[in-house]
Amino acid sequence: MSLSLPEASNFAVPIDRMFNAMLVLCGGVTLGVFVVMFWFCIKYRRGSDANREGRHSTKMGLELSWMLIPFLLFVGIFAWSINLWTLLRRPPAGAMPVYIVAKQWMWKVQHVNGRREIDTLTVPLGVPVRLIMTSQDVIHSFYIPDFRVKQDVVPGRYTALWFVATRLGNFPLFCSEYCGTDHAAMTGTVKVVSREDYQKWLKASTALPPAEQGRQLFVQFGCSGCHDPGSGIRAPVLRGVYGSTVTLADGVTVTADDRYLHDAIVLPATQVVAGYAPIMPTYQSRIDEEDVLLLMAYIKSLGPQASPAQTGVTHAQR
Ligand code: HEC
Ligand SMILES: [Cu+2]
Repeated sequence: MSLSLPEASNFAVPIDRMFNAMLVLCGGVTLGVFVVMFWFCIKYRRGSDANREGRHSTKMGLELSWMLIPFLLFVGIFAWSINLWTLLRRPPAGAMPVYIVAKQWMWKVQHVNGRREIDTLTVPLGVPVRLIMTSQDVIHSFYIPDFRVKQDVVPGRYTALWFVATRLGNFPLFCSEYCGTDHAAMTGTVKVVSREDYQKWLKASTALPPAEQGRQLFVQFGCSGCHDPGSGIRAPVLRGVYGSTVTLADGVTVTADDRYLHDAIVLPATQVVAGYAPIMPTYQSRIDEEDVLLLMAYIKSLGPQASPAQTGVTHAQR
């Protein structure tokens, strides 16, 4: 049974199966309760000659079974759902990243080679796709009913979602978190095309690669004036920062992941690197989330730093 919606991703069939199993189970229990209720209503109605002695009897087998059977059923559902949930939360290592920025009231999409689209998400058939999502303003929720996937998109945070599209065609995309006046119009289309068509479509773009666009912004926003080697200002060199361990002024060590870089750019005062003066201006409200993604792509493209064993210093000490 498919709930009359197309089953268009790798998750659709297992999720429908689980949904239907729970529907049948809950329906069965409800039906059982109501049948017994009506039967008792009739049997013990006022004036009936039913036996009202109230005799106590204990049937061990019966009591054990009404405890054990539901217990096993519920533990079974728990195991089943946690299994499915783990699958939903763990994209395969080689999944293709696509960046999504939600904004009142549209979906902005950035592909690996810099190609962009709005309110349309083009993906190849049969390839694991990992969406990395954030919001420019309020909480939105990215929902593709035909894929049976949904994920909140939260400002100041990167959330992820993955799937493999299993059918060619166009599928509706919705925002499923009330996000203001035009929430209901915050819809889009997921276009599933063949791998060859997807590659052709990507290549048809004239956009610069994200890292190059990021480099341009890096100069344009004046970041290079402090961060480029030889700038004369005491600011960390950003080569190798991504994925490294950074010691902050308050002694806390953090891993420089996407979230760290995002906040280092947008809210530098919240995490000052040890050994530096907090002179970096905040770019909050000056740089939008799409530009932050490009700046991050540039910083990541700078490559790994020489290992500490070679230089004798850790990243934050340079
Ligand atoms: C006025 C000089 C200045 C400008 C302009 C500036 N920064 Fe910084 N930046 C710093 C200093 C100083 C630090 C270290 C202290 C801190 O963390 O606030 C820093 C820290 C960072 C870090 C964390 C580095 C680490 O080693 O963990 C990142 C990432 C970063 N800046 C990116 C940027 C980007 C992107 C821009 C442009 C949008 C920018 N900065 C503009 C001075 C600057
Ligand atoms: Cu929304």
